[in-house]
Amino acid sequence: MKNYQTSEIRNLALLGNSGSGKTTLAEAMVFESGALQRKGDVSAQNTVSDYKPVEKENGNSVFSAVVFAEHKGKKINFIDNPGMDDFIGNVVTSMYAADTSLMVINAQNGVEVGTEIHKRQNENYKKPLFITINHLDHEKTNYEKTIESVTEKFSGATSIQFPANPGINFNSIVDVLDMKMYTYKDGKAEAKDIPAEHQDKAEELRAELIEKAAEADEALMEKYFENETLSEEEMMQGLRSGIVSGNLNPVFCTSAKAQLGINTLMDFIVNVAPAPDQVKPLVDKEGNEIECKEDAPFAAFVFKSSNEEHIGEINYFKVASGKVSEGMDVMNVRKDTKERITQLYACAGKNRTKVDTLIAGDIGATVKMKVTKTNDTLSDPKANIEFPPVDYPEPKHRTAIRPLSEGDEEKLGDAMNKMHLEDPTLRMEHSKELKQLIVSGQGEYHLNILKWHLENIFKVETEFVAPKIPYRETITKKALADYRHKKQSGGAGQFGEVHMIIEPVVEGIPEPGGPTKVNGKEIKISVRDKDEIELEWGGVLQFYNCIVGGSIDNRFMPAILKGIMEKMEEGPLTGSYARDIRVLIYDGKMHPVDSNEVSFKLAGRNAFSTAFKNAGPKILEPIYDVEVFVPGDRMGDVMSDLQGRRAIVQGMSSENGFEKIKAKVPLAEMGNYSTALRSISGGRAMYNLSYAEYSQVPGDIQSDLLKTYAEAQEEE
Ligand SMILES: Nc1nc2c(ncn2[C@@H]2O[C@H](COP(=O)(O)OP(=O)(O)OP(=O)(O)O)[C@@H](O)[C@H]2O)c(=O)[nH]1
Ligand SMILES: [Mg+2]
Repeated sequence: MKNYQTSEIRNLALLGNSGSGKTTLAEAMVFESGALQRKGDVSAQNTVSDYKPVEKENGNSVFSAVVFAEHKGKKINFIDNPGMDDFIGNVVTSMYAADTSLMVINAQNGVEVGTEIHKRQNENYKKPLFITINHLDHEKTNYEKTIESVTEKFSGATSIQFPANPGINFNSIVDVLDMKMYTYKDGKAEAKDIPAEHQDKAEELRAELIEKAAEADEALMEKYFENETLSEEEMMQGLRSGIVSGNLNPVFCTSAKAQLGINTLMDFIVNVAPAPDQVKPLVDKEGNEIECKEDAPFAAFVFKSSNEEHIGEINYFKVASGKVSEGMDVMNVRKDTKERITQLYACAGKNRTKVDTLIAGDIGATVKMKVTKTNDTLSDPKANIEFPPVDYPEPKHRTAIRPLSEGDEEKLGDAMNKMHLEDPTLRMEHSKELKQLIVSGQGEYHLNILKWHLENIFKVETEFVAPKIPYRETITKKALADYRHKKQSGGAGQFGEVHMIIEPVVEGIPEPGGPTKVNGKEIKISVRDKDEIELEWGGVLQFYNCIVGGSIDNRFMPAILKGIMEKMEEGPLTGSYARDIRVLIYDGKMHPVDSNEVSFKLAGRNAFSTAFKNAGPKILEPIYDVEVFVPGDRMGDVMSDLQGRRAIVQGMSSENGFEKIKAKVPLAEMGNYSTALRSISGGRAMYNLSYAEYSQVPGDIQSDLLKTYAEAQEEE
């Protein structure tokens, strides 16, 4: 394979709803390039890009795959993304490597929810966007409805082609750029004059195309007003700038399955899609633009790591600048470790072609790296360039997991690390607090796919169990308690007595001091020392030493605090962590011989426990900010479902044809939300979730929780 120059490379991310035909299109492109003897098919489980076992079994993509196709002296790198929302992490990653997006639309359905989700991602990264209307050979194809929905949702949509005979006999595409009709026979396209019946439509779309091209540039607009048209050259110039600015989205016609329209789409990609140096360059951690050019220090961003059969761990990267050759020593800047590039590959999914050099703008892969993983930057050691990591979406769905056989915990941990490496949106955490392994991801299907991998690839059988909720405990009013710990049974005795006041820490609470009334008793407080502890689990504990007249020695204070902390870690109500509490130790007693640290620890702990129970204790639950994007006609159902989840709706607004609901919802009510929302909205809604705050649970729920805890304690 030749070494492709920057100007000869095109990088495209394939986007679109699940089933729109991205994987089939990638296959069709590779087949068109002549690299395949036989074209694979998703249902036959033999495509180049759905090659992972889980993809074969499920018949849809789960991981993104890099697929190159050579065409007319140029190299096109496609990233075939999964369309399901659960795997959105892949799409985000591909935005870091691709320069243009190609949105695939299923002509049976028009714009679908997946189209809109991916459109939103593309807008976040402001990439030029092409559109192809696929499935045009299908008996249920509806081109008119599809193009209508496309024009409605994509303001820049501009037809380059239209199908002459969509449906089961589909074989001809009218191209208004060339003003020709292409008729396909035995995989070959024959160019003909546009037949009379399609002439008017072709001219109308051609005029529209010229107008959109003129709109891209002020000088062209002037010419257009003067002459009412543009020259071929001017039109192409306008098209290119409209595409790069993102204001013009050329629309094509394909049947990926029947290999129709693939050649013209590839022609357009190599002729018009921007080369990697014609779009905004990547920006390094310091905010410097790293220009995509060959004669610059080497820097490459690793956007994907994967474990693959026969080859082991493989890292996919985009060369942002300079070039890389086999045998080169490079620096993994993030990990501050030297790596050697032993082998370089151009990848067409499962098929890898060895190359000796990859030049700025190209996408390739390497193996046998020591420490390099997704999100790392490989750089010329002298330049030490580092790119910021991918901004992955936060997990939206969590569950607890446990291995079926005891002793498989370590195996499960190892497997999870490997899975996280391939898909960083999958996370696992051992919660000391909940005493559970919590796995989280983008949806229920996402976690089911994880489970499939654990079982089939890593041979760890697991089961999902309901995840516990990390409740917190706090108090709502002042209370006081004394406790005397005394033990005198032969030998050395134990003695410690502690008097304390506790009160809730709220915003703006004044410093303690002077006379304080608690339970009708007035106590004079003078602070000698203060310790403010930021708790690991959120919130604070303020610990004040207010001892006067030496009733307790300073040296016993840490022991008292320790006793309190023990109770803070296992709150008196439900055993959850406590937070936001102020403790004033204002009096006590010592014994000249028997007092020791253990005694004061116990006295502190017990006094705190009693005071806590008298201080209007409350259980707090985690509340999450939820944003739901829902089509207008499903709004009512989504709202009433949210209300059933104790949601407090904060606001509603319209955004890009969607209604956006913002609400605060207790985590305890979000258990099955991904599945429920999918079923209420027919898969047309999406949502985000992020932790907001802790808030008191309603009284009836608090009683239930107390009861459950008491029962569990009895069982133990
Ligand atoms: N008739 C027809 N079927 C197609 C066409 N393109 C794809 N298909 C079929 O549609 C189904 C889905 O195609 P895929 O290529 O897997 O779709 P995808 O967009 O990759 O789907 P995800 O990986 O789930 O996002 C498969 O059965 C394909 O054979 C087409 O142009 N015409
Ligand atoms: Mg696919």
